[in-house]
Amino acid sequence: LFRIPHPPHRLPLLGDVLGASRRTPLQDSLRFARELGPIFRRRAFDREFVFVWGSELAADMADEARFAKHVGLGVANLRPVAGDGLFTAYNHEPNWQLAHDVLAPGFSREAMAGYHPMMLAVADRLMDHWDRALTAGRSVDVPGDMTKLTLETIARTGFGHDFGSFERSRPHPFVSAMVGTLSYAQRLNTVPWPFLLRRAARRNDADIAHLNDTVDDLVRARIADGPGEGDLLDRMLGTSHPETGERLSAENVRRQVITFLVAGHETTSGALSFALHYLSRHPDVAARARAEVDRVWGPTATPGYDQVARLRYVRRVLDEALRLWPTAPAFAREAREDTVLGGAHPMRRGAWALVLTAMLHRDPEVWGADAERFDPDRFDPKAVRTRAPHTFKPFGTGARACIGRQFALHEATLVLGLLLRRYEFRSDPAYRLRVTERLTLMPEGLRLNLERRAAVP
Ligand code: MNH
Repeated sequence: LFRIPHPPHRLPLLGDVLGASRRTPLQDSLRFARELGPIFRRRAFDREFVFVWGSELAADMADEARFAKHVGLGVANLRPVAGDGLFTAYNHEPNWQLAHDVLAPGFSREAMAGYHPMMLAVADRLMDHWDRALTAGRSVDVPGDMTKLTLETIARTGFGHDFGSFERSRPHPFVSAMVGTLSYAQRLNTVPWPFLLRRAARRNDADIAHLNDTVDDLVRARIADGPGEGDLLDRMLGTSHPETGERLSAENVRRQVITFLVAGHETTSGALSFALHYLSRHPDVAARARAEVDRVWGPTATPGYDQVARLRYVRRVLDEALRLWPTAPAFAREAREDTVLGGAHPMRRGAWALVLTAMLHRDPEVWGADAERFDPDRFDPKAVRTRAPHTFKPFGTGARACIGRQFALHEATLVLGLLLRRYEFRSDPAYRLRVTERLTLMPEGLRLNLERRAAVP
């Protein structure tokens, strides 16, 4: 450990908190990363954390034979909310494998094709909303509206539920409670003793109670009304494990519903928002993407399921936005047995480190000296083929990687395609990208002015 660099000025008791802000732990870590190199440590009070972002070290940590997901820091802080749900379960908890096996078919190709018309219907509601703003000469609140869109999408496809987000002027209370619990989970990392957050803890308890109540109502209604259209909730309630015949318990179903409602919309919303920001600032990229949509989909036809993946360039725009701002910006890995990381750093069984995805995605050795520049051509097939493996990890790695990856990519590509086809985006030249952190990342205060494209009837 002593060979791993740390910031130069350590305070007794406090550690490396100089120049660090409680609100932007990730962006502070990016700054430390640039100063300290591919592996470094930070101390907060009496705890020390190791961060890894150099591409060779990060690739080594992707070795599933020697490393596994570690439930720590922000993820562990979400245990009171999401318990042994899929995202927060410890590797050894039997409910992880059970829920994984029961729910994985909910993300198969057939299942996704079934969600496609529902995704389209929600996107139509967004475009109605945006048309009204446009007619009234108002700009649109991008992160706010992307959150409405992605929440309604996961609620509809996964749970047959409608939060009515587009009919509300303020965020749905479920969203406010979720943002509260995510922010609280992040803040817990920035204090030496949780009791310092006593008042925030009480608010957090109320937020968790609200999430539980919302979910309990939703599940009760489904049980009363009988099965839906074979969605995630039907699988959670009615499917038994193909081999063991086991089913999810009522308490575990509650944890999974919260997990999917939160994990299933918050990060996709951020990804769409960052992509729209970059599209508004790179008219050449937007023009190319728009030309692709017009060519592949035509000017008015409703895109079918198979036509979404054919938007290759739009998908590259999304990948490039996720490169610069992976909305789940880090994940933790622990050693399965005593091992040596990168042939240089001995680790005991159970020792863990954070992989700083957001910085791995900016490693100049992989992405070049212009790594900070937005350029979707980094994801053209030839560039991808020649790049080292394990250098692009917005969805994590290994057995515990994101189960909703295809869902998110399909939804986001579909929506970007629809929006590009219908509107031109005009950014406010005075806007400077500011990124808010609540474990996940979101562009703060991003508003765009819209113009209807002339070619569209
Ligand atoms: Mn998702 C795990 C990123 C969309 C449901 N997700 C992860 C992990 C990352 C991640 C990173 C791994 C975390 C870790 O190692 O600790 N997820 C994303 C991003 C998007 C996303 C960047 C959108 C963009 N995720 C979605 C969607 C859903 C979803 C959509 C559901 C519909 N994610 C999950 C679940 C897990 C997860 C559930 C936990 C999987 C497991 O551990 O088995």
